[in-house]
Amino acid sequence: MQDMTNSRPVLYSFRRCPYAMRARGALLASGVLVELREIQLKHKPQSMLEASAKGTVPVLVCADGRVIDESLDVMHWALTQADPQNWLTAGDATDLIAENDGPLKHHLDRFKYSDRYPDCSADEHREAGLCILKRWNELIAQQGWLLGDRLSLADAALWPFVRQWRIADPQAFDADPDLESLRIWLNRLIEGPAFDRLMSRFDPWQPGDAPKLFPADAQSVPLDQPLFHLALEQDWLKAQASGFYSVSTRGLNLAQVGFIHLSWRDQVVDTFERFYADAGSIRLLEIDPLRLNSPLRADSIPTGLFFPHLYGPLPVSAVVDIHLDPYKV
Ligand SMILES: N[C@@H](CCC(=O)N[C@@H](CS)C(=O)NCC(=O)O)C(=O)O
Repeated sequence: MQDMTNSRPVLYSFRRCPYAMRARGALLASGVLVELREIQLKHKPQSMLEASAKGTVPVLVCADGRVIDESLDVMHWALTQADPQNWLTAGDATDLIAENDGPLKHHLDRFKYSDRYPDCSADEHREAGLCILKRWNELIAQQGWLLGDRLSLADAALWPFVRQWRIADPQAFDADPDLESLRIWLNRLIEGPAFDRLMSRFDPWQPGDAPKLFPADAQSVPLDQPLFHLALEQDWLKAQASGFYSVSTRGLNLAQVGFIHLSWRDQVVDTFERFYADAGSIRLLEIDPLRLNSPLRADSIPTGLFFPHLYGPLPVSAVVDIHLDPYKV
């Protein structure tokens, strides 16, 4: 009952579950903030079982009470709120995800947890799984990513399972010359800051606990304060023609960074002096957060300061004032 009235989506999750990991990865990329409830598989919370009787994680209870209890559906839900890096349009991930969730997972379980499957040959399942992984290795060797030259839903949905395969026998995985591209791919995915954020630790949730947000190092953005963005004059002129502005920060666009950098009023001068003082003609855009329809999230930078970020293109119609002098706002 409590979940139905919550204004923020609630995610029941288990840190090490590869399905929950891919769901958290998509939520992280989409800019959506959720309340995370870490569960113990042996003591599932009653409220989670009431939402979804099948008792698997992840389970997302949306703000309107809708329940999504398949990790792929959670990914699609998140990326429908915002898909700033265009994972959904980078190719058709259906077959690869089916191969992962079907045969690869089947062989992984029987190779990794061979004691639970005494009637199966771990070696046969290792060989069968490796056959699939080597095919994926070839795809990556040819194109850079599973479906082409950029990260797609397939990469985002499969890597937690490849990581599990590696963990079952790291020495063999790391030494196999036929898995070289897959190793480089996996390292790219787990060495970045996103991996640390989606793997942050939460104590198991108990009814009555104060809500804990995921990502743990993020905050919501108040909707009653204006937001600001420094734009190069030529970029702003182009946006006026198209109706949308998609530059993230000087020299980088939304798809490259994953969000558009914004500032609160008291952060504008510092941002200007650090990044735009020598940029030529600039426009300081004043944005009404209520006119935005992509997720807004305040993320912390390494110094611990929070900055507001917009996880989708900025509609020109959300810009309510344009200033020429960043020292006069
Ligand atoms: N098809 C589901 C599978 C989820 C799943 O099997 N999750 C495991 C944890 S990795 C689980 O919750 N198992 C229930 C249990 O172990 O009791 C999805 O994609 O969300």
